[in-house]
Amino acid sequence: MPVSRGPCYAPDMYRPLDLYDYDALLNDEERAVRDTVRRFVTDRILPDIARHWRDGTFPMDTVPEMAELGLFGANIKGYGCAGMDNIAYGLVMRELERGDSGVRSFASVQGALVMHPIHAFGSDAQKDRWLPAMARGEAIGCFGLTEPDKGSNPGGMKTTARFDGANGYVLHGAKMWITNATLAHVALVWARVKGGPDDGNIRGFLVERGTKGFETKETHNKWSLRASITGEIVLDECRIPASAVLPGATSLRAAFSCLNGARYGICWGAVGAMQAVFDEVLEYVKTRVQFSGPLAKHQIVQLKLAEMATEITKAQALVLRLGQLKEAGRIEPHMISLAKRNNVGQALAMARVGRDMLGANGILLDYQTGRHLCNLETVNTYEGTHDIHALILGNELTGIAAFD
Ligand code: TGC
Ligand code: FAD
Repeated sequence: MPVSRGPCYAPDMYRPLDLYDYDALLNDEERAVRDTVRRFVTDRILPDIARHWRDGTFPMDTVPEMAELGLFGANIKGYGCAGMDNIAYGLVMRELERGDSGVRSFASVQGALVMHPIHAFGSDAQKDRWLPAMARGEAIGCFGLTEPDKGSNPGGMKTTARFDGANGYVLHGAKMWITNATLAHVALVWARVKGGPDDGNIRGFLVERGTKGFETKETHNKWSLRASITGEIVLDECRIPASAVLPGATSLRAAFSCLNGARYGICWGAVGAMQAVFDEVLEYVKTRVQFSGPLAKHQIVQLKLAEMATEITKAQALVLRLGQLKEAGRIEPHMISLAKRNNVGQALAMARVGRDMLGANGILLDYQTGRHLCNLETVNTYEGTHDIHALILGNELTGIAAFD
């Protein structure tokens, strides 16, 4: 059964807020990317996303189009990737998350968490095997770092890779909360090596579906990020060849460095979610009449709108500057933590207020704000929780790591 569509789903209704004319800072290529992805989201994602969210499915039919638009590994050069600059890449993430956090997640995992590590740490054979196919959307990847008992502290992981000389490695353990686990043709699994020259090191392994001892199971009953597939990876004495290890990823540092790119995309994506919420709420309060006029004429309502507009404008400044720093090769993890924590935290708070401003209508899937609100609970948790990013900033400021 389709979900009926409220006003926010009408084509060409979207009026993103840009009080400081940040658009003037974009170049022609960046504007073209923004417009193309915005149109794709309006035409292809929004019409059916509420039904997917309700049914707990991902719109797989849009994957070939996303690939055609160059949205997978969009900032990678070569191998059939679009080779966009990092601001254009951020705009892709922003526009996708205006549609749904699950759609942005799909592109984030594919590009930043699987294609990027293969590009940065992989052998030539691994790059040739996977990058063009992943750019075309014909191969899907997932990133297995988190375990049932090790989320914020992946350094304590229990999954092992037993070294077996010329025969390769034997993986054993479990990964949980893995986006696209059951869809993936290849899983990048992080495991601690036992034996051999790398004994004790954490390394990344490319495990192809179909390998004996590799299984995935979908996680059900989520009330957040429902239009995204989440699952477990079970590795039961899973034997893989030595050619499946990423040669350049020799420690936990490599795994964390992949998170930087994905977190950068989330900083931008959160702005898209904020814009979606604000756009819907502004339209609603201008047209919904209570007492002697539209809700928008009341001072409390205007105060809420003013606060939302202020936070969107601040968040936009953060991501644009972050993009410049990334382009200049000067971005550092704590800078990303500041923006991820702020933008997602503010988006979540804004969606909560926005849902309230929509009254009872706000609990219907016909309106998008409640869907974004639920999604943002996940975005606040994955890729480093809100509090872990405070601790990363605290570490930078004081020189004292407070994680333990
Ligand atoms: P620590 O001792 O601090 O670091 C170990 C080594 O890693 C280096 N490092 C980084 N390098 C590059 N970029 C970063 N962001 C880095 N963070 C740390 C560090 O310099 C060190 O290097 P070396 O050479 O000295 O050994 O590690 P720790 O174990 O104390 O952990 C610190 C902490 C808490 C910051 C880290 O564990 C952390 O970030 N935890 C959060 C875990 C997390 O974010 N998991 C994400 C899983 S993937 C996911 O959620 C995908 S969602 C996908 C989607 O659908 O969009
Ligand atoms: P915990 O680490 O147990 O944290 C619970 C609470 O304790 C949080 O509030 C946290 O901030 C707090 N806390 C933890 N440590 C400290 C501390 N030292 N000081 C103070 N407070 C602390 N992972 C992947 O590897 N790949 C994926 O593709 C992926 N996709 C995901 C998709 C979804 C839908 C979700 C929900 C998660 C996904 N994750 C993925 C996992 C995600 O990265 C973890 O959930 C996240 O890192 C937090 O780990 P945890 O859930 O074990 O929480």
